[in-house]
Amino acid sequence: MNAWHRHLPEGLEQSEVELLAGETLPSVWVRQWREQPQRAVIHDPESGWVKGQELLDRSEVVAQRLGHAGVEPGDRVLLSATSSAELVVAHVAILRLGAVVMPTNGAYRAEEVEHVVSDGRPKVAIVEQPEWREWIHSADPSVAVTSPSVELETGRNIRLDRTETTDPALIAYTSGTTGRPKGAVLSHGNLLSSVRGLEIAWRWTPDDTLILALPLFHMHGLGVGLHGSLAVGAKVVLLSEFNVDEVLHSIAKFDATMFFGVPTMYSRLLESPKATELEQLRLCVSGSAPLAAELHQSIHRVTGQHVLERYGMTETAMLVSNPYEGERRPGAVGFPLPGVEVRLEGDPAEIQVKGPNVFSGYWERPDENTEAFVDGWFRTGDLGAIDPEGYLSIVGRAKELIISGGFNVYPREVEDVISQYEPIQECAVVGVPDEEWGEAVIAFVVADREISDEEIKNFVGERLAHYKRPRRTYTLKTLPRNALGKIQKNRLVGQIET
Ligand code: MLC
Ligand code: AMP
Repeated sequence: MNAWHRHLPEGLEQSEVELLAGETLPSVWVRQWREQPQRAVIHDPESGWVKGQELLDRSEVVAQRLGHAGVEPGDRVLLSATSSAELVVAHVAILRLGAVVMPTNGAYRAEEVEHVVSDGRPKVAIVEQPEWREWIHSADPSVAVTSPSVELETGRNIRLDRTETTDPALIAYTSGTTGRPKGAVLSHGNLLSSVRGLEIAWRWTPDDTLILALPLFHMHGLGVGLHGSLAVGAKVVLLSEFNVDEVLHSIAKFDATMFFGVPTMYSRLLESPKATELEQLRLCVSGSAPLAAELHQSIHRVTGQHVLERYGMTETAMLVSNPYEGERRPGAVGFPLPGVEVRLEGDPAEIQVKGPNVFSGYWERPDENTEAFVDGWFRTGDLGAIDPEGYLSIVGRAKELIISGGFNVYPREVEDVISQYEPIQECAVVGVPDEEWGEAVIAFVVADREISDEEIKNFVGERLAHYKRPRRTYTLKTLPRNALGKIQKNRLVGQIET
């Protein structure tokens, strides 16, 4: 399925599309800021509009400080904070130095932070949460911890902007079906080719202004919203959190043209009497989780917007998108983006992908890398179907994954934590359909007494990020198993639906 020419605007030939041109993320950004130093780039409530020249100057200062602290090209820097211009400056600085950003979810608790630090071995951690200092030190006392303003000493002048397209830019942690989260290593070329493809497919131009309320520690907010805006030379309004009134107010205030969100955000926006503010946008994009066809249609009824649904992954950045021109089909994710190849393999049919956007592998995980690829195709673990007009739909998952409000929860990770709770003999975690979150995390436990929802929420909540906490817990005498002893999760789900 290589029909990505279906995204090209009239007059542009497939052979004319150049996604990389030997560039890197900061080489593209820095060039534009030098060319138009007085142009506004980023807005946050604290700084107001930040212009190109200020981004150049501030990122240089921070890069020099990091360099003086011993960060060299290829070294990792852990980065975790609420969205702000300061966070963007730190991100740009790390990349200009040639170091690798480890974006980390600020909701992580001690065990999750310790795992990421031990696994990724960052030289410096730039974090806003005071309690993380202790957690980082307990995992690795040699890591220098600083706040998002990076108040480190500066020293001799270090040369910046010498990175190559193939050099790593991000190590993004993503959980897996087995064991602990692993780091997906994405190069500048992977990330840049993805946003170049989106620029063409979504007709993204410097005249656009994006309202960005997604966190900057996952692919959607960071790899699509921020990197895309900076590469195109468009403006981006950063909101420190998702708040319905704030988003709708910002659309008018900043004369915005685009909004990107997860389905939970769209269903909350639709509940507002002011949802019609969405009308004035040029483009609304949804991704990270399935957008229910009914929600797609309700948004259209209320706001006139045909939300454009697209499909991506941490390991691959963006893969498939509904067309900008032509039908945006509810329930489908559309056609492969420029440069991306998609095939369906096996029965049930797994979506496998290839392209300049696809990562090279997981950080220091040779065995899992062998399993992740087949003949050079990356196995997404998602199940797909292609209709006669070429639209891809995601029809299920081969991997055990729950997507709650756009955040991924791997049942195995939650089960491992619940099993540590003394009264529990065994447990199984499943996802069930949920109106607000898309899917909700539910736990089944075997114990000698009734275990309450609150008990499990508290126990898990102290050890894992809030979105991984089971919303409900059911106590059973035994878990249903098949002849091979494997827990039959579908029977458990059936039990609560009846
Ligand atoms: C918050 N809570 C969640 C949750 N987010 N619970 C389950 N799932 C979630 N996603 C919890 C809170 O801890 C709280 O718990 C309760 O829900 C209510 O909190 P809230 O204030 O209403 O939530 P809010 O902070 O508004 O967050 C909702 C949200 C957020 C939708 C804004 O979840 C979010 O930013 N999601 C986006 C995730 C994202 O960026 N995904 C991209 C991954 S990249 P309690 O118990 O106190 O009530 C990817 C690739 C691709 O997937 O293709 O894009
Ligand atoms: P992550 O590991 O957080 O990058 O999540 C990637 C997963 O999110 C994919 O493998 C899909 O299962 C899911 N996903 C992303 N976009 C969509 C979408 N539009 N529809 C359905 N699932 C999606």
